[in-house]
Amino acid sequence: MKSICVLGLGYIGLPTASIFATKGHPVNGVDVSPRVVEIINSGNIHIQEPDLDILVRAAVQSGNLKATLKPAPADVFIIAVPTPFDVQADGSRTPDLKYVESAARSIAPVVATGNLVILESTSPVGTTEKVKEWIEDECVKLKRGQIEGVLYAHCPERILPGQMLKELVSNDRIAGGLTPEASEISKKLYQSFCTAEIFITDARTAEMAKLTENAFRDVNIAFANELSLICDRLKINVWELIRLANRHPRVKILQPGPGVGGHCIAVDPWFIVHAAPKEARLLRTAREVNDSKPHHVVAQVIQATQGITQPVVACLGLAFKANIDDLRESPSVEITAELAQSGLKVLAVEPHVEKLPASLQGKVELTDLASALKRAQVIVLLVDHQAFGSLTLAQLAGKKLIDTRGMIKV
Ligand code: SAJ
Repeated sequence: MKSICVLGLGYIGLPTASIFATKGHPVNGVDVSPRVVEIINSGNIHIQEPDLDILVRAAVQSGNLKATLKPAPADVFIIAVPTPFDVQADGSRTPDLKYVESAARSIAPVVATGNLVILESTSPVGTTEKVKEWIEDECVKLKRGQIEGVLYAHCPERILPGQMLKELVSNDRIAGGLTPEASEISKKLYQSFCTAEIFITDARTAEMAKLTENAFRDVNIAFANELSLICDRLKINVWELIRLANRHPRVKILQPGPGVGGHCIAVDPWFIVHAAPKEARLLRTAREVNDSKPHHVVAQVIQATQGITQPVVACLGLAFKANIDDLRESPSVEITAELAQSGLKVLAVEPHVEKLPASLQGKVELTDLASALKRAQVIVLLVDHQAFGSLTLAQLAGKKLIDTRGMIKV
């Protein structure tokens, strides 16, 4: 059993560290937040994901998972930290690799010959090479000189929030080493819990594969979102349209929504656009279409409030998608904030959170579904949470409904 040090105990690092620990690997989980370290060491979790609490508790109770603030020596280092982007003055997006760089440099004091360093964070092409350079540079700075024989690979995660634990085990994976040896050893390592196929490639192809998967989904959602805008103009029910078109054996249109949220699909295509701005025209347009959708919804809601004295608007759902508590990059939060900003009285219903995100505090009232339905004249369905599945047309009688998910059957 190889000892593993996982850097970053968030949505990817925590399940990964825990599953390795339950398979018998001694795991040192590292996070920069003392609060996160304390919560995990007590066998609890700081994020919501079905069954993650059970896995983490088992990992901690086995004695194999320990969280700390600094990396300790290990056979394998896995970097699983965020890779956001910065918005430049001209509107272009540049990848922000500061967390990856900082994690890589933090390995330098303890890295040793024969170690394997894996980058799991979704990253622009060439980042695994940079990780190697940062570690080597830091080793020189620390007067450790060149540590020979360290292996490097990119092994991107592919797990879907809400189904992470199942997908962690059952999704095929890619292991892309800077050398064939690094790919092979990475493959063997992930085989300790992954029951699906693990495909070997080089690091740059692995980096691009991960970006491509999310860009593919973004373009397909943009197609659905653009159709919804066209259908609004042409007064066609987009949900019925898609249902019918999807009866063609080779057509499979995704679902329109209020926009694309989360920390992956709304971010990753920009890494490709940044690397190849002239060529990535479709990808850029898809991002723009999806990013414009929240503003379209806001305009629809404002229109619906016309003629109502002292209108109250209820926003149903704040999460970035159904049945999760994750509000990061959520178009629903953006829409709710913009509506409040426009001067409307806005109620928010989000059964998965206990308090509003900072951007809505003091501007919007968090309430339950029954009270929102009683008080609001305009209902905006933003997330297709199961909790809203029981809504009936009778409950909505006399109200204006903007159903961005096509959830309410008319
Ligand atoms: N959405 C739509 N219409 C759809 C599908 C999704 O509007 O038909 C919206 C969702 O509401 C949400 C956003 O898109 O706002 C993204 O949701 P998602 O379920 O498509 O994806 P994520 O961001 O939760 O997870 C994605 C997954 N990637 C792909 O499916 C290609 C997951 O496998 C990745 O591991 C994850 O990104 C990641 O970490 O990169």
